[in-house]
Amino acid sequence: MHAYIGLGSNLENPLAQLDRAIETLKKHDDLKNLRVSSIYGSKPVGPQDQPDYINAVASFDTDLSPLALLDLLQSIEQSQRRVRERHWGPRTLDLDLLLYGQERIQLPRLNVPHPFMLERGFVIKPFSDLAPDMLLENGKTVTEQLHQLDTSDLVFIKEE
Ligand code: PH2
Ligand code: MG
Ligand code: MG
Repeated sequence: MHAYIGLGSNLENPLAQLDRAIETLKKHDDLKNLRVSSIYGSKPVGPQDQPDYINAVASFDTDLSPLALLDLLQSIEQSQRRVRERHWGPRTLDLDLLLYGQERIQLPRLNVPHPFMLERGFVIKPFSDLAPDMLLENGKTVTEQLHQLDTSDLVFIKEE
């Protein structure tokens, strides 16, 4: 299955956090053909009294089931000392499963496609680096969706 994930960080040297997570993903035997977008900075969505974020999107092929993939992503978050303090609060590393092929998954632990991905410039902008012409669940291409969003707070940080 072809999967897309979002990566985010706003604590403890965010660039190093993302680089480390990307190295871990690259080395993992169950993930093939890893591709990573550029990295972008943005203002926090949600509580404003937290540092700015950096975000990227990665894609890969995997035979892992959605829940096995979620377990893997959460174990990588844990290995980078993620502490969950509050909803939408600051974190060293956030790995969100965005898409798992064309599947719709509604489970207590996992909702795919990610419920907020279409609204978030910090997801759709890096997504457009990897798959600008892909059709989203609303029938728009990623590029068309990007043009509907306010991305004025996004800053390019670096190419992966
Ligand atoms: N993640 C959140 C809450 N707010 N804001 C930005 N800019 N980027 C994020 O990744 C982010 C956020 C919770 O997952
Ligand atoms: Mg998350
Ligand atoms: Mg998130």
